[in-house]
Order: sequence, then structure tokens, then C-alpha cells
Amino acid sequence: MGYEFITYEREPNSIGILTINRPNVLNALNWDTLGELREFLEDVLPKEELKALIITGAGDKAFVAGADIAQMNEMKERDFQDYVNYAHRVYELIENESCPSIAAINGYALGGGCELALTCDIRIASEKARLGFPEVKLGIFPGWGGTQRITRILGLGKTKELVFTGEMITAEEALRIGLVERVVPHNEVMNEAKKLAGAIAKRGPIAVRLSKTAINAGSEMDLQKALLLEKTLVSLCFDSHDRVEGMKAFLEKREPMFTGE
Ligand code: CO8
Repeated sequence: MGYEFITYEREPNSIGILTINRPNVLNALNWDTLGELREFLEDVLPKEELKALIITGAGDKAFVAGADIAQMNEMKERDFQDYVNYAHRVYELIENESCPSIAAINGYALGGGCELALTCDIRIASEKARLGFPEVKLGIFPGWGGTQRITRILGLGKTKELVFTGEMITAEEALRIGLVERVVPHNEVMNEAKKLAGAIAKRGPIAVRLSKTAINAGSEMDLQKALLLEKTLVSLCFDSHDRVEGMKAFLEKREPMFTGE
């Protein structure tokens, strides 16, 4: 795995840490970084069988400050279209990854960087983090899934306020409006993300993965179809060895030993 713009580490308890690694430009996403992300997500991640994936940015200042503006500025219209399509593919891979993902937002999460955080299941932010969608200041708008994913989390009014003004908000404000789930002291972001990932990793992996599918896919369906999906997926859980183990462990007053089968 010879990457230049991302790093990946695996922790002992099946937790992976993926870091965007261009700190000199606040981890802005250029073509090469997106390319490495895609290769990692398509070729490496599926074999890792993680229980949780943490995504963060290198350095002390930024999660990801967005798409690489210098590179975008050089693009012709056709390249720009390819760039948009490519980023969409990468973001869908993260969103649809079966294991839960946590964005450890250790600083600026702007534009495409905030959109990246939105592809994760849960967001934890440093109290120093600043989030927003400044694209309209550049004459574009959040086009890496942002307008759609933000709306689904924040609703129409708040999304429009953030997108139309391009203003950054504090981590506390992001927590208040539901853009992040937790805000912690700056030096605690990774610890908190690992703690959360560790708590998830202890649970039945089949149940966690299928619940993610039920929540994500179900939220795009009408209620009747979504409930049908839920019934189908929870029945799959019932057939698993983990379900037998989980219930047996409860009755025997001990911790379950899940195997993911
Ligand atoms: N792209 C390229 N370089 C960047 C970016 C970026 N997004 N952000 C920061 N940098 C670079 C700076 O140019 C600077 O480089 P250098 O040292 O060579 O001058 C270095 O990172 C450090 O940045 P600053 O000196 O600006 O640091 P400050 O602490 O003064 O400011 C800010 C930090 C406020 C985060 C500031 O850097 C900033 O405003 N950055 C741009 C944020 C932004 O506008 N992000 C949105 C980008 S557009 C986008 O994400 C579109 C996604 C969807 C597109 C759909 C169609 C493609």
C-alpha cells in the first residue's frame, strides 16, 4: 500500500483509521488523493472486514478544507465533470461501506471536506473545528453530494442558509443543528472516535451492519417499503450465530463473544 496522500492503520480491535494526508494544503482533495481513496476503498477496505472505520485529516488544523481549489482552477469543463463524477463515486463508496464510519473532525471541514464528513455515519468534532460550505464564494455550490446529504440531515431551511451564505459555523453550532453528533476538546477527538468505534466493535457485527443498511436504505423509501426491508433484515439477524450467542450471554449474565457468523 504505497500511498502518498492518504495513510491507513489498523488497530487491534478491527478498527481502521484512514487519514487524508496533505496537511500543507489543509488536506484539500486533489485528483491523486481521490484516486488513492478510491483504490483503498475498492481494493483494500473490503478485505479488511473492519468493525468500524475512522476518517480524519493529518495535522492539527484541518479535517479536509475541501476540493483542491488550485487544481480546479486549472480544469477545463470536461475535466471538471470527470472530477465531480469521480468524487461522487468515492463518496458513495464510503457511504455504502457496510461497516460503520466515523468522521473525526479535527479542524476545518469545508466544502468537499464537510461533504466527506457527511458520507460518514457519525461525526465527532473538535471544539476548534469550523464547518461550512463556502463554495458559493468561489462561484460553485456543494456538488459532491452536499446539497442532497445536507438537506437530509438538516432540513431545507438550514441547508439553504448554510449553502447560500457560505459562512462557516463553530463546532458548537454544528452540534446544535445536528451536523455533528459530539463536540470534544481538541486533543480528544481521536480518542473519542476510537472509544466510540470500540463501543461499536463490541456489538454483534452482523446486527450493526444490517442496521446500517436498514437505516440508510430505509430512509430513501416510503415507510411501508422501509418497514418491509427492516423486517427482512432483522430476520436475517435472527438466523445468525451471533444472535444465539447474544441472547445466551445475556441469560448467562456474561459478555457475548460475537464471531460475525
Ligand atoms: N484547496 C487548495 N488549497 C487550499 C485549500 C483548498 N480547498 N484550503 C487551503 N488551502 C491551502 C492554502 O492555499 C494555503 O496554501 P499556501 O500555504 O501555499 O498559501 C494553505 O492551504 C494554508 O491555508 P491558509 O493559509 O489559507 O490558512 P488560513 O488558516 O489562513 O485559512 C481557511 C484557513 C479558512 C480554511 C482557508 O484556507 C480557506 O478558506 N480555504 C478554502 C476553503 C474552501 O473554500 N473550501 C471549499 C473548496 S471548493 C469545494 O470543496 C467544492 C466541493 C464540491 C465541488 C463540486 C464541483 C467540483
